[in-house]
This record gives sequence, C-alpha cells and structure tokens, in this order.
Amino acid sequence: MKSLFLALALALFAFSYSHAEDTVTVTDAWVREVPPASTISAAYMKIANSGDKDDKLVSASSTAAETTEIHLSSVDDKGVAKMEKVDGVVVAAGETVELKPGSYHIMLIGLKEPLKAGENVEIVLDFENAGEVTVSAPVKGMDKQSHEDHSHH
Ligand SMILES: [Cu+2]
Repeated sequence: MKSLFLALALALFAFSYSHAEDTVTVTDAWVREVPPASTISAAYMKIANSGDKDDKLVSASSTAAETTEIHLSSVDDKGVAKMEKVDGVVVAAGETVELKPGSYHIMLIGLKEPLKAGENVEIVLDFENAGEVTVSAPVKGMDKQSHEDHSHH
C-alpha cells in the first residue's frame, strides 16, 4: 500500500513538473550569421508565457560559444546605438516577448567555430519558473536578413 501511494505521488509530481515547463514556448529562434573572422553573434526568438504567473529568462548557455549573455540594445538620447548586459528578460503571464535586432538578444561571445547559414545552434534557456528550455536556432544568412530588414527592396 505504501509503495502504491509513493508511485502515485511520484506520478503526480512528474505530471505537475512537466506541466510547469509547458507554460513557456519559444518560437522563431534564429542566430545571425557573421563573417568567419567574427567571434561574436546574437540569437533572437519569441518567448510566450501561457501560464498564470510571470516568468523571467535569467540566463542562457550554448555549446557554440564560450560565454552567453542576455543583452538589451537601445539608442541613447544622442542617437548612438549601444547595448548592455541585463540580468534577465521578464515574460509576463499571458504575454509574448520578442528578442529581436535593436532590442533584447542573446549574445554569443567567443564562438568556437564560424557559424554557417543553414546550421543549427543549440541554446539552453533558463527560466525562473519554467526551468530549462532548449531551442535549436537555425543560422540565417546575411542576404536573407537584409531582405527582411529592407522590405521595400
Ligand atoms: Cu549584445
């Protein structure tokens, strides 16, 4: 009887744990292709929180880079673009946050190999509530980006 109770408790725990992970969904992840001489790049994605609690992306890591940081790009009052390291990205309950050029991004510093378009970079995201979420982000070539950035062409 005791072991049956234990099995049920474990089953319930496993269910609630996997359910918690499902509250955060990452889509449209991609990594910017950079010239072979460059050792830094950035990853972008959409992070949706379908849960009823706010969550926060607190760190990220990737086997493709020595260091992975969460950055926020902005333009200061003199019109100069800059970026700074932040301690995380809050994803409010029911909201979607887009990591995109000119805003939040995941900085890949010290690339171990040049990134080629068509390859995938695995990135592990660590959320305060949802825990670890692994995404496979395709590397997008510079041609494709410039078409997207200048849609009037
Ligand atoms: Cu950056």
